[in-house]
Amino acid sequence: MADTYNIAVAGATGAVGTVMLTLLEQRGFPVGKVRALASERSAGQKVPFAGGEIEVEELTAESFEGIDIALFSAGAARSKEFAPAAVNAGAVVIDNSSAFRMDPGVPLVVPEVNPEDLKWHEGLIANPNCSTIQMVVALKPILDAVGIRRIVVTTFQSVSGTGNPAIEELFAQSEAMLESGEVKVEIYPHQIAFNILPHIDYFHDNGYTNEEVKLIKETRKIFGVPDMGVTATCVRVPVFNSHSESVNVQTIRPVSAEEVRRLMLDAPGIKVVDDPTTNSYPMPLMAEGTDDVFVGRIRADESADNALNLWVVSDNLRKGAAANAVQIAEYLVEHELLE
Ligand code: NAP
Ligand code: 12T
Repeated sequence: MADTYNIAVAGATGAVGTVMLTLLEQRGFPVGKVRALASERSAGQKVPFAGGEIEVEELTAESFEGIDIALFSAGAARSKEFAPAAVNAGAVVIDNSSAFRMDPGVPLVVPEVNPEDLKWHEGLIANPNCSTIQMVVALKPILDAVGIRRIVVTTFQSVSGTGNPAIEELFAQSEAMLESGEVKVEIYPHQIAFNILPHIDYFHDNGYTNEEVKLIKETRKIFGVPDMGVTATCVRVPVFNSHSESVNVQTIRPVSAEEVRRLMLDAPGIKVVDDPTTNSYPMPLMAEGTDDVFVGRIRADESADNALNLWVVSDNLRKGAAANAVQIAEYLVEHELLE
């Protein structure tokens, strides 16, 4: 095992890439050299790292010489174009985009759920979608204890999932609404401030959005249950950061809400916040800046056999993206899986 590892962050100026750099430092990852990569627009800019600054370089096929781990978060097009070059240069790529997630030769991993899939990687590992990650962490203890027949999920997703330009748009539109200014609509098809949009990513012919399709397919792949019943409605809400999910789950064997609460208290990565007597339940502002998945409102669905309702909240830039990627890197180091 080496003492330190050279890391490249592709998309280092973005909403996710910035948090990746912060977490490498905060979690004490054994970092050697760090290379911050972005578009040519940002080349020469500085990004903060470990109390100092590093200069941003343009992402090219030559960016990966001497790199051990490449964290990609610059969009699916850049992952498709440059991840193969990084693998050829000897790096292990952990890719945050949707480019390779459903490729059968690429492990799709959440360390609390299916870390064993890291053992068969061939240089490329996919980080799941933010909405998928927090749901599978919350449901894993239920899957292991009593099995899952069907999931019905509705998401309430923050604008930071779309990246920095969307964060700026919600801010500017909110300001314009409150000060009677002109509301400009650029990133989403409609105004997001003081509104909600049942639309994330593009529409497929069957009426589902691509975000819903990703959530359904990725959940089946991570759980290793190809025929699991999963359906989803994904909704954008005017929240800056952290996604929330209303999850209805039908189990194979019976389980009480009390038993599920107990299972969750012992599960890695989960914080239970569930006390109606004190108005305690997970909320986006509670999750922000943490690496945990918050679960509350755990209760029986009395309209069906073996069914439960849960409310699941997590910081989409942390556990939903950067933290999950850094946790994968930590696992690779600890288990000597970087060859
Ligand atoms: P963002 O804030 O818009 O940042 C985009 C980053 O990509 C910036 O660093 C940008 O560099 C870089 N980039 C854009 N075009 C590039 C090019 N042609 N060459 C090199 N770099 C380029 O977006 P974000 O929220 O951080 O998301 C980045 C990507 O991460 C998304 O597209 C998505 O694939 C993935 N993501 C995954 C999850 C998840 O669910 N796990 C969540 C969010 C995002 P400049 O500053 O130079 O433009
Ligand atoms: N459209 O990585 O807009 O597949 O919130 C993540 C977040 C795609 C992805 C979003 C998206 C992804 C969003």
